[in-house]
Amino acid sequence: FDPTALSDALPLPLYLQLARHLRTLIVEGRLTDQDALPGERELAETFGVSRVTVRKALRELIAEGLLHQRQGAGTFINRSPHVEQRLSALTSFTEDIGGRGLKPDSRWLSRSVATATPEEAMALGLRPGAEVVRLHRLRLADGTPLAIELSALPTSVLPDPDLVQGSLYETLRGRGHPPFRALQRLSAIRLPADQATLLGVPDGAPALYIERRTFLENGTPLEFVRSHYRGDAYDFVVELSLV
Ligand code: 16G
Repeated sequence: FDPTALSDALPLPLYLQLARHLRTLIVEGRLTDQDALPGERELAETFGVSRVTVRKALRELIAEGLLHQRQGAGTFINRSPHVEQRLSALTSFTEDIGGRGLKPDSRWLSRSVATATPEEAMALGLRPGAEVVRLHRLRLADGTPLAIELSALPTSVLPDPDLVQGSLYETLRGRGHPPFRALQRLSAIRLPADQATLLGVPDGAPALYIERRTFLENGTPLEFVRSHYRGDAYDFVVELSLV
């Protein structure tokens, strides 16, 4: 905790300054060694503010889903599933999550057949005006949202979005189009408000924006995926060797 993070000179009420400071510590994983926050009195003393200010700050963070209170026991940080994923293995979300003993799930945000955008057409090697199937899904582990994925696939490999019930990769394998190779680019971003809300994290929380292009063994492009992975829930791990 850094008491100097709060100042009477700032144009933001003290309780919001305190909420902002605690939010940063939680979202950036800097309070990982403890599940419970100190008591209200101790926080008030640490930051040199009243208990009312502390209470209002905690209420903000409870409303955002970052903290919860248990009667008589105190205030606790909400822990979400934490996933380590090997970057060098071409696996599906269902396999990644299921392999960790968690229950993979999806919530449809939308699914459609539409004309490919120029970016999609380029990524999938389609002529302008070609149709793609678009699958927009919120991906969950044990009921906790971890990622938002927007996949576009040529209608030649997936003619109808309703063919996908559970795992997309299962569906593709079942149809004789197994994903074989993928190119992936990861960049660090802050989540815009709409996506932060879907993922249940504060606006501006850190995330990884991942673009994946997946190919069949013969090199035909299979899917183009733009996804947002929660920065507090994923570690991407890669093994390096001497070249
Ligand atoms: C992974 C892939 C995504 C793929 C999905 C299929 C990343 C960044 N993305 O989440 O490109 O569409 O798996 O999962 O790893 P499914 O078979 O469970 O639908």
